Amino acid sequence: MSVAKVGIILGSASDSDLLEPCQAALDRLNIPHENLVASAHRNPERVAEFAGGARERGLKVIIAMAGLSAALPGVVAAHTTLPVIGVPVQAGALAGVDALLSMVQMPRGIPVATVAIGKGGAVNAALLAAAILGVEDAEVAAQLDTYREEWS
Ligand code: RP5
Repeated sequence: MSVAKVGIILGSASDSDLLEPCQAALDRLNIPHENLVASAHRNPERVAEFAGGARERGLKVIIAMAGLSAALPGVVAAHTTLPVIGVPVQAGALAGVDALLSMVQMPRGIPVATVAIGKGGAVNAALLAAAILGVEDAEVAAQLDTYREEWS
């Protein structure tokens, strides 16, 4: 099996509706991926271990999905200089606006590339990860071109 290039981390098993569309897009682009459920608040050590060891394990990009007070992408970004893409989950009283603002309003120095709330964001996170990989990987760039041609 190929070494995962994209790591997907979810703040809760209750976020897993967003995992499938993200994984499906990565599969379509032939990008190997791995995933983990770990909360920035409930399992901070596990999150730190995942992010801190990500580069050594061969990951190139991390996608972090979370809802409510969504600290997860920021905490992941605090533990790695790999690109981190945040996907706000549509959950709770504010339907993902809280998570969106948590992710997009990262303080200077620790960036998180934040995509749209929900399933569209989950797919775009996969496509953005592919675009980042495609800078150096011509095969992934070609797969992304094909995806766009088929989509439009
Ligand atoms: C966040 O809190 C998770 O990302 C999830 O979206 C939300 C609720 O989590 P559960 O209480 O369903 O585990 O950390």
